Amino acid sequence: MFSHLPPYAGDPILSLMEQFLRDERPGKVNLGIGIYADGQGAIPVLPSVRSVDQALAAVAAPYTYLPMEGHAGYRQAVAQLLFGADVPAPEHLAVVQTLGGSGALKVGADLIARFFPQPTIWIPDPTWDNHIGIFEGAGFKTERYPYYDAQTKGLAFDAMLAKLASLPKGAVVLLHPCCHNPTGVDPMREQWVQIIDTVEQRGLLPFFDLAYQGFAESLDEDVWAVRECVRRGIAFFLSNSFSKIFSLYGERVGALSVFCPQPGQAANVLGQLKLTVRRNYSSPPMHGALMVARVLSDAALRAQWQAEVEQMRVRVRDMRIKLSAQLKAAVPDRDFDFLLRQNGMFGYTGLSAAQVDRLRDEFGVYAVSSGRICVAGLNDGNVARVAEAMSGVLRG
Ligand code: KET
Repeated sequence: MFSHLPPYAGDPILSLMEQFLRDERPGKVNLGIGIYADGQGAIPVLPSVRSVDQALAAVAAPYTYLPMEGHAGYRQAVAQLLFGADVPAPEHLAVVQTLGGSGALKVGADLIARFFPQPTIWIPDPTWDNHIGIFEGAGFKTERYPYYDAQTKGLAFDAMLAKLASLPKGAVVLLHPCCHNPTGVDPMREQWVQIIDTVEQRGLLPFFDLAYQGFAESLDEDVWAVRECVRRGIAFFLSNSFSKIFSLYGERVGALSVFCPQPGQAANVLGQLKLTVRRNYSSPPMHGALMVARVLSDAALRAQWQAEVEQMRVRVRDMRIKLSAQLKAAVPDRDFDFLLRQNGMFGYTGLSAAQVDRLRDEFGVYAVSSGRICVAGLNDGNVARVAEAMSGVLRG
């Protein structure tokens, strides 16, 4: 019956995690998957989350179904967090709770594929691998636009803009609002202005993927580009994830927002999103969304959480400084300042796939084959070891 099924080659990020867990070497370091670990190397339970979790556990509420679109209070709190003072009126905004950021991408992709036949999405080169998997899985063709310049280790801005300016009207363009995965290279404000000008002039449809709000500069600054589209009346899709910024990976909490500048369209968009959800998994899970809704809706808890996000952001920054300083000391003829210019959890090291293999095989340090390391997996106890391993493979 199943003899025609080929073996699965594995996922470039998730399979690394499996391999890491099987590794029995005591000094192994996991810098593969994008999970934030604290200074002791543990995945934190944020104190704000723990307190609402305990409050929820104290009440024997039934485990009923949520509506297809998710928990109402959660959806409202998410819209507030994403859009702040620019939050669109309900007739302009459709928000559905989703299974993490991945679920938001999939629901959005399915919706577009149903109403815009033979869709193509232009994704940055490079991007998160699963963008390709999710969009191609939903029937899209994926094309790339230039993004990262390996020479300057910065943004290939002119080439990016030229490509965007050449796309057909209505083309779907995937944009990372902050903390670009995997490179950590984000456009500057003036560059965003030009990107959005081009989107507006060409009539493109942005699909923003926001997995790290608050990890670059701040919760508000990091969504400037998204809010600018609201201010200009540009329609867009936005997936967001609470996996990292609430440390709720396994709870699968995210949302898909669709901004509809023309009045009267959001109701139908929301309706079709509900249908998409119903056909996929019927309705989302409850617990994680309830916790996020409680934290975001209570002023004191929200302030506490904001401080916790800031603490994570600052700790990663601190690790960037320590890693680059130790690398510089070990390999003085090379420049590692690029690590300080990158935003978010990831460092894009420029290591080749062969060098990444050596890091793992010889030193027990796990990174993604693209040369991406999760800086949030570093701490004072392992950074020297990682710097030594990296300089070891860099020296050849
Ligand atoms: N978008 C981006 C840009 C992203 O980096 C991730 C996860 C997601 C969406 C998915 O979020 P979630 O809420 O977990 O569905 N990235 C990390 C984990 C993974 O690959 O699944 C990573 O890049 O390591």
